Amino acid sequence: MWNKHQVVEQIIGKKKKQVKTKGKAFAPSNIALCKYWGKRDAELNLPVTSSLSVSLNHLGTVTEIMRATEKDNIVLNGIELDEHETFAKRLVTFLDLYRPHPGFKFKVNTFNNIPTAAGLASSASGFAALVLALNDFFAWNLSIQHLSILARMGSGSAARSLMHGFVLWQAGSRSDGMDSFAKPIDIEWPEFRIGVLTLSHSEKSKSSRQAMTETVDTSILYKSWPAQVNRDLDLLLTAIQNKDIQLCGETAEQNALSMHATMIASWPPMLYWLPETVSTLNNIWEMRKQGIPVYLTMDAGPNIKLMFEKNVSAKIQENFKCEIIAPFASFSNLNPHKKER
Ligand code: 2P0
Repeated sequence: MWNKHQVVEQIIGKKKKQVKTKGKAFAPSNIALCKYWGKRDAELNLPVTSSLSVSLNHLGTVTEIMRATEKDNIVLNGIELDEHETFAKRLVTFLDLYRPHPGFKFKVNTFNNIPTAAGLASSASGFAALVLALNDFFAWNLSIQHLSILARMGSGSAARSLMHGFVLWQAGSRSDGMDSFAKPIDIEWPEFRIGVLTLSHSEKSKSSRQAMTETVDTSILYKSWPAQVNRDLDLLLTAIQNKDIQLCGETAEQNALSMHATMIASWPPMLYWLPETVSTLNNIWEMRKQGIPVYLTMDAGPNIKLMFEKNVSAKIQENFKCEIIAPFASFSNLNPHKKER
């Protein structure tokens, strides 16, 4: 069994211990079309299966790193966090892996431009931006594979948040995880859209990390999950290649609902869905019956993300109160305040 320190040593052990005045980086958030659900190694966040996501373009996290004098100082969206807060503790433990000497303290200034209420994961873009900012601060000049491995050890889904567009995180099989990193899929799909529907603003009752562990440990349905992923990854790669929204949407929707089925079949059972979740599912299925190609995915929470193409954006906005994201739009053309039509 490997620990994180040994993996970090493999990656940055031979690098010079130099620091710049400041390191800074942005990383996008991502939505999985084929989910990461279950770990083969919880220390290194090594997944049971591969997964595939799309990054959310300009929505994500910007992180700045500097040297602090007396103690670590973590600022999130302009507010200094108490050292006992879960998020601060998680970050400080991760930073322990990179201190040139034990007395070295960090100031981390992190800003999420993802509407926090939208229920989009910020740990993925958060750890990805942190690793990129560390790479800048220490002038490591690491490869994207090595950066992905480091980000994964912060949060599994962060491995996929270093790149734009469609991204494949290959599970790998090595016990040190050196073959478990994400790679971009070199295909652009400019018309592809994600719609984020915020059905609940409240904090979820159970973290996805906890839910994943309980599912693997107690759900008999989990046994069929790797076969589901193998099938879905093949179908999604074909769908992306052919820009086939029906195949892409149906596959991603079935993948997400199958993941939720494994949770419902766990003990104690886990059901993130709210009455609004169920009524929205029915609305989406009704729209499909009327010939509108719109599909859904869900993560470990009650909120729903839609998948569709640009030509139905107006129909989607007529029917749902949602924020529409164009993952392949160029940054300079983006005005996050302007609703797309
Ligand atoms: C995903 N999720 O593929 C899946 C689908 C949630 C449901 O990756 O324990 O926060 O830090 O490795 O990355 C959320 O899990 O878990 C996640 P850890 P993470 O997006």
